[in-house]
Amino acid sequence: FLPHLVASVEQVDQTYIMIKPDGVQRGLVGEIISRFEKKGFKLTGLKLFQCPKELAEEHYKDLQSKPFFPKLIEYITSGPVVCMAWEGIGVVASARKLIGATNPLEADPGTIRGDLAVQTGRNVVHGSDSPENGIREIGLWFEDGEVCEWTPVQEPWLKE
Ligand code: IDP
Ligand code: MG
Repeated sequence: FLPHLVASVEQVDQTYIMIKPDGVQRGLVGEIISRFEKKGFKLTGLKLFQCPKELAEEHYKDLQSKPFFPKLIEYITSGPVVCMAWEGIGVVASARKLIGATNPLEADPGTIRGDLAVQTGRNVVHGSDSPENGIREIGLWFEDGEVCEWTPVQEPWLKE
């Protein structure tokens, strides 16, 4: 077992993070982006976007049969969202931890939902739940050429 090799084997993932319309309306865009930036992940895509109904339905298609689905689609399309792609080692799981539990009243203090929201139906932010969905959702929300490949100068100070 070579512990010094473990980090180099860990996979670089992509996640789709979205500030929902309540986060935009409440002026939380800077605060939310800041949490992912400070953690050390790399921003590769960013835009303000009014989501069409069809895209919201495709994004949340796994929840189609839930009773709250129509309200969820209404919520997500009720105003502009901020679409983001973030990259990093373990970024999918780590972003979910930074975001906190789906129900903000159950989300730990220190998480985005734990600190900034009170209701499941107004939980300010979305994060992909698996690396596969990260790639799927980035493909869904971003056009070709909207995601940037770049190397932050801080990289050697974040990775051994
Ligand atoms: P997640 O966003 O933490 O991954 P999911 O179970 O995938 O949670 O649900 C997607 C989104 O649907 C939630 O973030 C929330 O906005 C909404 N949602 C989930 N469950 C409920 C509910 O019981 N009532 C209202 N909205 C819900
Ligand atoms: Mg989910």
